[in-house]
Amino acid sequence: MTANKELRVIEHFYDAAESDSIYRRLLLEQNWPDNRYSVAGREFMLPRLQTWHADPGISYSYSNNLLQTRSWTPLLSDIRQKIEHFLNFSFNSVLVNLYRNGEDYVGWHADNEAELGERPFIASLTLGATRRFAFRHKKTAENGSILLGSGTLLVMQPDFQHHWLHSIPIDSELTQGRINLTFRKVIVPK
Ligand SMILES: O=C(O)CCC(=O)C(=O)O
Ligand SMILES: [Mn+2]
Repeated sequence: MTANKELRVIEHFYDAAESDSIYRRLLLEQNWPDNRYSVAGREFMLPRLQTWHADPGISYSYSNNLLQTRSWTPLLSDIRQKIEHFLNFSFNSVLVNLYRNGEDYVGWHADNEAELGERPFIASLTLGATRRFAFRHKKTAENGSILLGSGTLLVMQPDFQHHWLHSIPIDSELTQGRINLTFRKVIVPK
């Protein structure tokens, strides 16, 4: 458990052998897109590779600006089902991030887009290399970090996105890859 009440860490949600096998399958089967994008006429390179999968009818500005929505693969559906059963919560989308090595990263942000609603509840599964997940308070100097190893499920409670920013910092020594899946519930407008 961490000092942060709004995070819950479940180590060995998948055991080492299962995690390794899922990591390898995702690496091979995800059909990773290029990481160069053009937004509003400007080109930029994302420091990782991403795919976005959602139920039919789900639209999310972050991904729609960058990524095409894909359907669920059998493997991603199985993982979703296991996490939903464990948390007793249903998700309708997943963002899959591949950090090819320690040079790939995600900068400081909160997952608080309007489409995630007032209370964004996010479950994040790590496979492959261990990386540091850093967080810092939006208003105070409080900060901290947790090491996320393969097979760990990190649950971000809704208030985490309200109060904290998070990032996966560069780890230049690291040569191995890591895949992270963040399961989300995009609110469908009525
Ligand atoms: O890779 C991680 O653990 C975090 C990814 C993340 O923050 C995101 O996709 O929003
Ligand atoms: Mn995030």
